[in-house]
Amino acid sequence: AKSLKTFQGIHFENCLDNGETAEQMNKWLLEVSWEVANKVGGIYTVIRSKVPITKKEYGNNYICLGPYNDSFVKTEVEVSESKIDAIRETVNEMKRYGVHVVTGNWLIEGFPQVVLFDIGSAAHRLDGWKGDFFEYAHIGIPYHDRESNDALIFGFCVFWFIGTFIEQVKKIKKSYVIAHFHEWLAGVGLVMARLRGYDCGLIFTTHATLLGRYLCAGSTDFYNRLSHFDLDKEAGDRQIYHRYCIERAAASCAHVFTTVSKITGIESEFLLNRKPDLLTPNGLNVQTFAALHEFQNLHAQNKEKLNAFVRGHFYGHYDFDLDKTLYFFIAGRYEFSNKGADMFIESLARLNHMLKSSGSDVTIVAFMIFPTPTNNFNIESLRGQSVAKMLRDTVQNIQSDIGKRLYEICLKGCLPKPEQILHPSDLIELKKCIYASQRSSLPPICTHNVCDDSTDPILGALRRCQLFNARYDRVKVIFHPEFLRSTSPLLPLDYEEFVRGCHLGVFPSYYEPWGYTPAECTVMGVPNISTNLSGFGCFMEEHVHEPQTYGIYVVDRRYKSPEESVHQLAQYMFDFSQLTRRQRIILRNRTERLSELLDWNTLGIYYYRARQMALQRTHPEFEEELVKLTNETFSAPSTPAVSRSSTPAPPDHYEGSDDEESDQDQPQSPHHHEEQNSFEKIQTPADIKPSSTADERYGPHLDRAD
Ligand code: G6P
Ligand code: 1S3
Repeated sequence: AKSLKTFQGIHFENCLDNGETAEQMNKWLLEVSWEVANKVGGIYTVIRSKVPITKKEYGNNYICLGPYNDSFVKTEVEVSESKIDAIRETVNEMKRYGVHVVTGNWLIEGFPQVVLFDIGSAAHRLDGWKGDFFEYAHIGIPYHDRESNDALIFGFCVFWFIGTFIEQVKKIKKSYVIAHFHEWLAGVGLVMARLRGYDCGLIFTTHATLLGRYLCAGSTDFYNRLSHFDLDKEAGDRQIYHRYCIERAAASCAHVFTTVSKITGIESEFLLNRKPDLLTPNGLNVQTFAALHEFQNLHAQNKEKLNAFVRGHFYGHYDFDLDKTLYFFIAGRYEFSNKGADMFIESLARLNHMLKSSGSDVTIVAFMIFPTPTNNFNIESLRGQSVAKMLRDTVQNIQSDIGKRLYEICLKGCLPKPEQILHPSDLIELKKCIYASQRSSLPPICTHNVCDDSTDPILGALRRCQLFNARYDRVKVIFHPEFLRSTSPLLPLDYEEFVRGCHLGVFPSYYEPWGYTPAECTVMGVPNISTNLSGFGCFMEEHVHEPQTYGIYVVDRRYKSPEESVHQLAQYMFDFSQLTRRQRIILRNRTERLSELLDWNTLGIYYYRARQMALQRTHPEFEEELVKLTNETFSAPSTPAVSRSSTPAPPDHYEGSDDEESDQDQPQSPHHHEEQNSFEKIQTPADIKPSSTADERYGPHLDRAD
């Protein structure tokens, strides 16, 4: 038998003892998400970056199911008829009933097959499917909630696809189908597949909980009150009761339930009433360079692009030394307090004071990248770039003229006199540029005209903290309310180039199930700050000894008061600003060394384990394999020598426990864990029962809805 240690390597394709591939075994993996070939947020990154290692295990038996989004399909998908009979037959059946389904390959590394359902083409079935969903799951979807209506249509398309697909693949020989669903938006398909007793291992991974996100966005002391919330009431007050029911039903109905971090695991236990069977931390597709200095060179090149922007943005106030300027940034979905933008701005104000009072000559330029509606770039920002360009062009012309003149004079055997080098006309041109670069206003704190300028939380906080880019400020701020793109006339960099050019990423989140932004910084060798309320921060604290020495700073937002956390964050930033260039270079090298810990080649094992668990719970012959998986000690990835623990293992607490396995064939009602959990019993419509007739198709209902 092969040792499980090979997984750390990772050679998924040879994972089973008998060496059979997924294709030989007739084993299929369907990955279902609203974010397949449809960029919305972090789940897109999870699925996209995970494709190469998943394909190693499943080959062509790996299929991603998502919604059809015309604009993404045009650029991200090569549309073609599937070469797999089961997919073709299934899609043809759905097409016969009028559903527009597109198949092809996603144009990303790994080139996976995709099946995309056009929600609009099945919209006429909405009412019928709503009725069916209520009949089976006792969950009603209100008329006006468009997102939930779309989720329902998507869910029923997926459910339909899975039912027909299973029938097709088992015609050949015994089949094993696993469907892995992400987030509540994909939950309806899972719930229906379980309630209809489909022969399919069902996995549900949540990347946040709906209630958690909503409750944290308010002023709730979320983590200390976890066990006290009246969940139904809280969901009802926020008009998300039906969404919360879908999420909870999906967690309850899944054969295997996972989430991305320990902290969201605890949250799920309380808010979804199911303890995750295991944790599936997010990885990245790490780019490895042949030589270490390559990523350092990339930093220098991209920093030069940021320097060019800063010269323009601060024209007329450009009295600081770019050699002593550091670029900090925060970025993400615009959830002001959840992403810690409030704490960042507060700490920047203190940092400003600390730098001024210590007489430091360092300048910090802090970028905030959060998309929010705007009416385009503001004139001042564009003007800054054009003023800087005009000066640069003028200087280049004069420089070239001077060169020609010097050459001519020297050819004649003379040394030039000063007035022969710089002509009066050159001085006039330069003066014109200098006058044009004078300004009566301060450099803008925002690059665009934000639609809700007066109520925008970032602009409000900057005003309250008086961070206005004054000359005497050592901390300058720039709010860029749009995702970065290399075609921007203002800041022409894509996100990766931007991150590489920066010195420090700052992500003091309050609600962050995982947190890809600090993870991305880490693999690019950019030191970063996160918190012990983020999955990433906790993960690094758990697996890296003294993470700070690797440029991974974790602010304590869990056991400290907000005031203390702000102080700690300001201190981290101040200490960082005092490092010498040499120290920063060394720190970047150390940060980059942690990449392997975050690589899917290391973390993919948890998804593998979730799938094995699902197979074991639906097909007992897989039992032996699972036992080995849960008992084996995995070999260590080559993390830094001083790593605290050998491998990022989830706590035993999250391994499937015996009592859970005993009734694993039944969908677990929301009360399933009530003996283990002390929190109150809650009645929700998600209290559902499995179909008595396993394997029965949903066909008649499709006909009825027709
Ligand atoms: C990289 C480059 C060096 C450059 C340095 C600047 O390490 O390879 O040539 O001097 O970046 O670092 P800094 O932290 O000052 O941006
Ligand atoms: C979620 O996206 P978010 O930014 O709304 O999922 C991401 C992927 O798992 C995760 O990194 C993030 O913390 C969650 O919050």
